[in-house]
Amino acid sequence: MLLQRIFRAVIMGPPGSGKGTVSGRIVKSFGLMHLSSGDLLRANIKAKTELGLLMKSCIDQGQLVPDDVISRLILTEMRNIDQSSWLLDGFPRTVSQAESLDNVYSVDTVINLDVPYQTIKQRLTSRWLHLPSGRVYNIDFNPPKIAGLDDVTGEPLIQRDDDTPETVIRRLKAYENQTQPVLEYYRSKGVLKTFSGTETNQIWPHIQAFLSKKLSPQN
Ligand code: G5P
Ligand code: MG
Repeated sequence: MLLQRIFRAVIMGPPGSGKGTVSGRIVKSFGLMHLSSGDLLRANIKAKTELGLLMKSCIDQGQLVPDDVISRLILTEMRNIDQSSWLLDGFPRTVSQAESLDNVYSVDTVINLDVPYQTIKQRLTSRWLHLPSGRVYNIDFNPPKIAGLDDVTGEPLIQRDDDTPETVIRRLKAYENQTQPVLEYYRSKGVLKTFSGTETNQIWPHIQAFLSKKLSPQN
């Protein structure tokens, strides 16, 4: 039976595992609202908000921003979407963040993308991003129709300041030390579902089939 109630999901995985890419497909197929902590932080940096200016050096160095800052930012933003089914991408990333989320919302499903580190490192240096929408491209995997421009708006694409090879290594370390314990946290709650592979196109049909059992597909 398809559930019509509000569905709350989190997508997890190391940097470059395809969270943004898969989120885009989930939004298109199932109509969930998507909230990405990284997109939100980058929007703050672009707009030169006080928070953005404070967090920029942390992000550029591949470190996590403080738990209280990100939890407040995300939970405030979530008030705008909490009447709909949603998908969180990039949050929670520490056990403390997961507990803050749990205090307000209970998560139905956590989709974990398990992609080998070697695959990831190659992807990130060839990533291009449309900052206002969060749409991601890759020179090898899903290049834009016109080099350097977003397919939908025609606006310029950028490369992220934290996608240099040295910073990617630091982000992977932060993932291992601070984010992997969150997988255990959700496993013990019985909501973790892991999808392993090296190619998004191979992983995606499994995620789609899994979610189809819980949600009505969009027309
Ligand atoms: P973010 O923005 O959350 P990360 O590091 O978790 O950043 P990232 O880099 O955004 O994750 P992703 O979303 O998992 O990766 O991956 P993606 O963008 O979809 O895919 C990566 C590339 O691979 C793209 O170019 C895509 O086209 C390509 N690709 C996808 N699939 C395939 C494939 O099958 N084959 C190939 N060849 N390519 C493919 O966080 C950034 C920073 O913000 C702060 C931290 O400082 C963090 O480092 N931050 C937080 N700090 C504390 N707490 C939080 N909750 C925080 N959230 C963010
Ligand atoms: Mg992302």
